Amino acid sequence: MPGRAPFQFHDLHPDTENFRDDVLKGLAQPRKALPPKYFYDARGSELFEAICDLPEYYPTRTELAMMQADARDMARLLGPDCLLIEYGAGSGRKTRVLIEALAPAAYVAIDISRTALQQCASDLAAAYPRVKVAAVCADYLRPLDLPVIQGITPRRRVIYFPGSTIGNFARPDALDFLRHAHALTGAGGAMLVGVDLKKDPARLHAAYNDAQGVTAAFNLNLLARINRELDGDFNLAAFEHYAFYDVAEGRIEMHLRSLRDQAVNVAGRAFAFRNGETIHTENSCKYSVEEFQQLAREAAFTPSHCWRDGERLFSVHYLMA
Ligand code: AVI
Repeated sequence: MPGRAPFQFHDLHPDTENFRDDVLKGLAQPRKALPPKYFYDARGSELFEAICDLPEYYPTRTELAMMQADARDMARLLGPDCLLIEYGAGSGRKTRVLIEALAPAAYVAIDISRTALQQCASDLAAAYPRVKVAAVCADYLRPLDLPVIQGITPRRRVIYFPGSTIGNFARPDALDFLRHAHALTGAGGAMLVGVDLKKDPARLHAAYNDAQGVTAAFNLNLLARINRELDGDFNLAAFEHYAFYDVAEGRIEMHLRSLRDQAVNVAGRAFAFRNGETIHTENSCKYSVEEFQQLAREAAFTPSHCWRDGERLFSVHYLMA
């Protein structure tokens, strides 16, 4: 790949058929829903990066500041020469702080967004020539085998899952995911996971309803993606972003709401929308420290340490396998 620092690349990306099947299935349900993993095409990843910098969206900057303050403590617990496996590849800012404190033997990034993943792996390979870098383009909700990285004998496997992406799974799926993670780290392994905390609903509401409308554009890009890739004819002006905090469920729900009765075609199939009907596009579950530790225990992890910021907005958990 010209112009890129060397890294191993493994493409296990599900093909377009999965996107097509998931969209057709999701729109045919009585309560329409689409999986949030499809937000992250190249445009969606760009918009997500812009969300992370919004004044209202506290999680990214809070977690980054925590990493800057606590990465040395984290590294002491995780130990040197590990195989660091990251689920998701963002801009790599938090990852860089961790890699610098930890000096892992190798780093493997796993993400469904090929563009973001290749950029992140290439940047990290260039920045840390002593760390072997591999990238796996895959859906990390499915079990996978890690690529073999020649020439290293890591002391343990450590999974890093920042960003509170675990909050985007329904709780039973979060449990399944943690069980897969536990199996992947193996005995003696560990996990470091960022988890957004329950807090004042007004603060949560503002984080998903920003004044500049970037979150709305991110949500609506899913319809634009369907138009681009699945021959859809969604009229983006006829849908609006709708996000609210459900206190009882402890989660933000994101929807796209139809502004009129209308019919939409996708991949040759027609779907009817009533005025006010929504497509449920994302949950973002919020946890207390105790709730998350309990979930981790159910997945056979031993929660061993938890860091929180001064305002108690966000948490980072160290779980032992
Ligand atoms: C990726 N994930 C943790 C974000 C969240 O906060 O749930 C996705 C997001 N959706 C809207 N804003 C950000």
